[in-house]
Parts: sequence; structure tokens; C-alpha cells
Amino acid sequence: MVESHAEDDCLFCGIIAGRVPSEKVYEDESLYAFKDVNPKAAVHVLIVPKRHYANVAELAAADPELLASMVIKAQDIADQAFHGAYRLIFNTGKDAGQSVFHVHAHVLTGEVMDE
Ligand code: IU
Repeated sequence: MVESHAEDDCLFCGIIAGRVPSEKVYEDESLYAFKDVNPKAAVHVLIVPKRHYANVAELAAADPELLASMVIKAQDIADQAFHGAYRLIFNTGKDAGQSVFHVHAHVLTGEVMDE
């Protein structure tokens, strides 16, 4: 059973609720997007679903339409920032670099990336 409620100790639940500051770039009834505090590209936005899922696989299993809406929003951000070119990264698991266990899409765009 996937947990869907906000978790008291979840950083991104805190950001979505406004308890933790963030630089919001987009919000609707199901998604929240904000600038990464440690950007790895000229434009580095994190897109998170408001419902709490630990990682992208849990989200895909529970609500594939919500996952699709994150991809569509990433495309929209990149369309505005950099003619639709972007990288979309879901770090999954501590050993892959996931540090916040509330699924988030890294949207990296705004500059030419060679590698
Ligand atoms: P990761 O894939 O779980 O490693 O990504 C977490 C990201 O959250 C990472 O890029 C941080 O820079 C970012 N972040 C943030 O944007 N705001 C915060 O308050 C904290 C982390 I803590």
C-alpha cells in the first residue's frame, strides 16, 4: 500500500505546505515545481507531486497519469526556457543519489549540454 498522506518529516511535503521556503515556479492542484537550491544547469527545476510517493516507481504503479503530467510539465518548462530541450532525471535509491524520498523530477535545461 502506497502512503499518500503528507509525512511530517518529509522535506518536500514541507515545501509544498509552505513550511519550508522554496522559489516556486508552478503550482496546480496536483503538482508543485520550484528552483533547485543547488542548480546543476542554467535552469534546474524540481517538479513534485503533492501526494507523497517515495520514488518514481511507486508513483508509476499508483498513478501513471500523475507521472505523465510531470513529464508534460517538464516539457512546458523547457519549451519556455530553452526551445524544448531538456534532461529529465529521477534519482531512485540512495546509491543513485536520491536524498529526498518524495518523488521529484529534475528538469535540467537553459543551456547546451554536450555530454
Ligand atoms: P535528489 O535527487 O534527492 O538528490 O534531489 C534532491 C534535490 O533537492 C537536490 O538537488 C537539492 O539541491 C534539492 N533541494 C532543494 O531544492 N531545496 C532544499 O531545501 C533541499 C534540497 I534540503
